Parts: sequence; C-alpha cells; structure tokens
Amino acid sequence: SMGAGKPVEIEKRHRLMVRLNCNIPRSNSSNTPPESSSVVAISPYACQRRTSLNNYNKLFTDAFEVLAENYEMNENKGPYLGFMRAASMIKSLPYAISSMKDLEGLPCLGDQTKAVIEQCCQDTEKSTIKSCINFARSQSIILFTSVFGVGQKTAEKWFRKGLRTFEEVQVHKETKLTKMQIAGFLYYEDLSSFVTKPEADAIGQIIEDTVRLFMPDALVTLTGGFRREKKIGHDVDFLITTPVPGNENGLLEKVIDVLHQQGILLYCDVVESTFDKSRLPSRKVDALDHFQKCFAILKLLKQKVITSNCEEAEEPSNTSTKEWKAIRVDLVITPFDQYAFALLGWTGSRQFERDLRRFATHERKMMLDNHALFDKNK
Ligand code: DCT
Ligand code: MG
Repeated sequence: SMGAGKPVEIEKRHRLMVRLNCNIPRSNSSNTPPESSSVVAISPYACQRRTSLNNYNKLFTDAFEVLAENYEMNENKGPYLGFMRAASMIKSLPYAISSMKDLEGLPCLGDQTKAVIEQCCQDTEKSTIKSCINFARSQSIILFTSVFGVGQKTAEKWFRKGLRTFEEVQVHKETKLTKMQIAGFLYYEDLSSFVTKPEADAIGQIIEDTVRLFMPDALVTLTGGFRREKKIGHDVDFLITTPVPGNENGLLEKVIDVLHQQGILLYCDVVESTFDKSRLPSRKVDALDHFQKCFAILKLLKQKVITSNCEEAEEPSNTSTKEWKAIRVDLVITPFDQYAFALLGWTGSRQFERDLRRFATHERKMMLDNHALFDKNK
C-alpha cells in the first residue's frame, strides 16, 4: 500500500541508466589520498562528516546505490543499509579511490562493499556497474517502477502477466490503474526528467503567493535536495508553517483549492496528520512523520521559469512545443513549535537523517524524529 510514506523515487534507477548511457567522465581531479601519517579518522556517522556535492567516487557510489536499492526492494534491510552507509561514507572522501590501498582505515566498509570496489577498480568499461543493474532486476521491472505510483509489487504483477512495455500495460484489458498511476503515465516524460533549480524556484513562488493569500505571515521553505544546493532533483519539497499556533489548520485545503481553480493542479494526494500528542514518542515505521501533507503534480508554465542565458542554451532543441512541464511537488504543513525538527528532517539526505537518528540513539541516549528530540532519561 502507499501508506503515509513519501512515494519512493521510482524514477531514480531509470535515471541512473540514462546517466550510464551518456558517459559521464570520471573525475580527473589530481586529489590523492592522504599519507597515512596525516589521516584524520572518518566518523561512521554521516551527520559527523563534512560532505560536499563534489563526489570523486561516483563509479563506486552508483554501483552501491543500485545494489542497495535491490536489497531494499526485497526487504533485505541489512545489506541495504550496508551499501547505503558505504556509499555515503565514500561520498565524503576528498579524493578518488583508485586501489584497495586507499581504503585503509575507512569506516563503514564490509567484505561485500570492498569486493565491489575491487571489481570497479579493475573495471575500465563500467561493466561492473552495468552488471550490478542487471543483477538487480529485469529491465521491465525497472521500466515499470519508473512510473509515478508504480511500486515493486505492481511491477512484478504486470511482469507475471507477461506485460513488458507501457503499451502492453495500457492496452491490457484487466489492468486497473490507480489515479496516481494514471497521472504517472500521463506525465511520464516530464516526471522522469530532472527538475532544475530555476523550476523549483518558480514552483516556490507559486506556492508562496498562494499561501500568502490566506496567511501573510506564513513561512514557506524549500527543503529536500534543493536546500542542500543540489542543482537538480526528482521533486520539489516545501515546509509550510505559521507563527500563530493553530493558524496552519485548514491552510493546505485552501491552498489546494486555489491551485485547482487556477487549473495548475494535475494531481493531488492529501495525507491527513496522524500526530497524537498523548502517544509520544512514537515512531511509525512506514511513515516519515505525522504531519499533514500532500503529494502533488503541478503544471508549471515554462514562461514562469527564470533562467540565465547559459542554462537556456542547454535546453535540447528537439523538445516539444509544449508550454508547460509537470513537476512533482510535496507540501508539508507543520505546527510552528515543531518546525525546526521538521526542517532538519526534510532537508536530508536520507542517509544523513538515518545517521542523525542513529547518532542520537546510540551516542546520546536520545530519540530524534521530525517532531521533537526526546531525552530518554526524562
Ligand atoms: N526523507 C527521509 N526519509 C525518507 C524520505 C525522505 O529522511 N524515507 C527526507 C530526506 C530528504 C527529504 O525527506 C526529501 O525527500 P526526497 O525528495 O525523496 O529527497 P531529496 O533529497 O529531496 O532528493 P530528490 O532530489 O531526489 O528529490
Ligand atoms: Mg526532493
């Protein structure tokens, strides 16, 4: 079921394949590993590592992320976390790994991850990572799960019925698509291309203008990857709060109503708040948090996107004459007194959040979630 969780980044693997095919060069930086005498211990917690967006080891981390995702799909938590942790640690290295010797003293690496690195080191044709993808899942499953609203279970069901392509799924008489999947197919091309920062800013302006109609002192904050200064994302995440307690109630409905009236709400799934003060601290496993939120698809007019000249030049010349682009948008409503925790939780990355919670639990005997920080002794 969808549960209250965020729809998973079903497009990621698809994108990874696209990226592999367009031959992104390996970093040719001259940064080298430090001499062993000058090695500073690297923390096993992502939240204690300084990590820039400049990843010198993309070859390895791509392989790890594909393998991790495969284990996650099979609900195999141990190896999943192992690969994600290793990927996150390696992203913090200020140099490119070129041999097994470079791994000495590094945390978060087990036999499995080391074996993959060893293969990648000897690999000139990126065949290791390609075989990782093939190992992971069949191409049809990869294709199907790249549709918004199609998870592993649905993809496997279609595969078992002998369906292999989008066309076969859509003409197959028995296929019953959910509203979400219908939107997923309808806007497939737009949703499986990256959202750029100028597009995220344009969406931000729309959301802010709409919220301000009702609540002039509301705070609308861009979170997720864009808050970490990533240049592209798979969606645009926002937190919305107001300083006066209780004023946030009913706001989301009003905002959605206006977007709908403007004809720019292509899809919307509202998840009501499940926050229960009397039962704190509580951790629902399948949900990220208890806030009221909506997973939406907005229609963004291209003329609203302010790009610099050089960014415009990158636009492929063969694109359609369509005047707009469908964009995945998440809106999360938080009470003001929980805003700080929500902001920390929604900024990500996933691994950073995971390790922040692990650090709180194991190193501080506290419990952190998107609502509060609890001291277990009090
Ligand atoms: N998050 C989390 N745990 C999850 C899902 C999300 O901690 N299971 C947090 C971390 C990031 C934030 O929510 C937004 O999630 P995404 O949009 O999925 O991630 P992102 O970092 O914004 O990446 P993308 O650029 O792909 O949107
Ligand atoms: Mg995001």
